[in-house]
Amino acid sequence: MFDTIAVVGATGAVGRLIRTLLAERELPFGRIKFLASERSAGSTIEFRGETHVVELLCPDAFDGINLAIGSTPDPVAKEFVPWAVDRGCVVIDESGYWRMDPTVPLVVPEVNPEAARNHRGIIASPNCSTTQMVVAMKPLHDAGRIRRVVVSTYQATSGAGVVGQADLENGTHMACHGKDYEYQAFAHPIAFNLIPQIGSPKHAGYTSEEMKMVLETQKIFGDDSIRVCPTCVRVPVSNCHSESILVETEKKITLDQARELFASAPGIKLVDDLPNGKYPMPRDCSGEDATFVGRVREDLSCDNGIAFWCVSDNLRKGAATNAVQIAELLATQGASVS
Ligand code: 2RA
Repeated sequence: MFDTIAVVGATGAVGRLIRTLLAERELPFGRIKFLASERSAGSTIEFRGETHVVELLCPDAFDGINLAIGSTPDPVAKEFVPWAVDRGCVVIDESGYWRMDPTVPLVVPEVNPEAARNHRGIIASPNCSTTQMVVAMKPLHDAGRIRRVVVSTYQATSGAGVVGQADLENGTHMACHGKDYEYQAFAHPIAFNLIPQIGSPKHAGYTSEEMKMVLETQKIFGDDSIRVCPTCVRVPVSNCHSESILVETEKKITLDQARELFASAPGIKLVDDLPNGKYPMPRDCSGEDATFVGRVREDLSCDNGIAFWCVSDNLRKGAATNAVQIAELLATQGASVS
């Protein structure tokens, strides 16, 4: 039980979802506080029938807070997380800033819940494109030890925020009327297009988004020898990231085994009936907390390979839901700093 919890970045798109999940789910806490930058401080939020004034994010705001869930840009997380930890508050951070810090566990509850036990006040939640992939990889890795992953992503515009979703709607509308549109979130038109760049150039021709998929996957599985080759692409979809994933395992996993493993894994919903046209699609997965898997088949190009399609709501399991699940994990494991 947490006496007082805080949501940091409470008025952003993911912050809003964190509030919804906290209102709906069973995390045990007494009081709740909502913190945000100057722009939103002073505004009001309704939570479980009560009106709360959003407080300014500043060091003293963490006095008396036991647990904070943060969804802020990286520079904000860099600044506020130490304020909270210095006051004995445990922070679950959604930003990218702390993820690769060797002293900070990077946790997906279905995959590496044990890592949360070793926190020193900060627990990071992975990037959305990594989270759904590692949830889907987990049962295959446990059964056959994954050695190699080739992944191509089809990432929704909501990954670039509400501005990204607005760009898709407005850009499509304008294109249908033969008019130009100035995109705010994207360097190229997203209407009737695909953009094979998410993030900035980072390493050996890979983008920052792609390198997150490599490094975060290795950290979560605690295995730097898993080789990951990602291509991340922005697609004209409003919400839910999709991924085509090929995994190569040390021990052979048959198609039937793979289907059984997916069907019984926590957090995964298997939707796999090609003859009847049933497979996960972004429209159907939006608003859901599960990671959806379908189109499961043996990889024809190698001996121990499984190919599949994976879709998940990037704002929920890819962000808010994973963070709230980590909080629930702490509530059962005990949240004190080790
Ligand atoms: C994106 N993965 O989709 C990013 C958001 N964290 O742009």
